Amino acid sequence: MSTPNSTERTLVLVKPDGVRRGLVGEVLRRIEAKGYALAAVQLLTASDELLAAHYAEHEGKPFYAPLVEFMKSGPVVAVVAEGQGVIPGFRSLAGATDPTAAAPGTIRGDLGRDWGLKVQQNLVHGSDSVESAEREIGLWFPGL
Ligand code: RTP
Ligand code: MG
Repeated sequence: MSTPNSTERTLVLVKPDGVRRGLVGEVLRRIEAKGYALAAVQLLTASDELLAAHYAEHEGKPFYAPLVEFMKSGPVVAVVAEGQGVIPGFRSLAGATDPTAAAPGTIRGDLGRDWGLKVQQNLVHGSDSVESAEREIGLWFPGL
């Protein structure tokens, strides 16, 4: 488990909707404005294999196939952010999974839309635990 005082790393993804809408800079700005450091940034289009590994915990859920299709629909920006409590901290910056329920002041609350689609196109991903973060960083940035 992470604690607010531990320095740690998290994996952030700006999802294809965020890249298409020109919100990469806005997401990075919010990460940096909060005081987190950018340790790595990469633009890439994810492969089936990478997404299957990244989303293994969701395999079999109704939104899994549309989620993978959405995540392959264009380039994403993968980011490793560092700082005290950055794992829960970035999830606070991101806001609730459903952009229509996310609080104002959060990335999803301020910028997210309800597109009426089968999967939440909610602009960003953030790791949810130290274990997830290290696993996901290893997938998106092998060797980092
Ligand atoms: P993330 O992993 O992207 O940071 O988001 P999260 O923890 O808030 O949400 P999670 O439960 O891990 O779900 C991963 C992503 O799957 C899509 N999703 N769509 N019912 C739906 O339409 C639905 N549920 C989940 C979202 O893109 C979510 O971020
Ligand atoms: Mg998640």
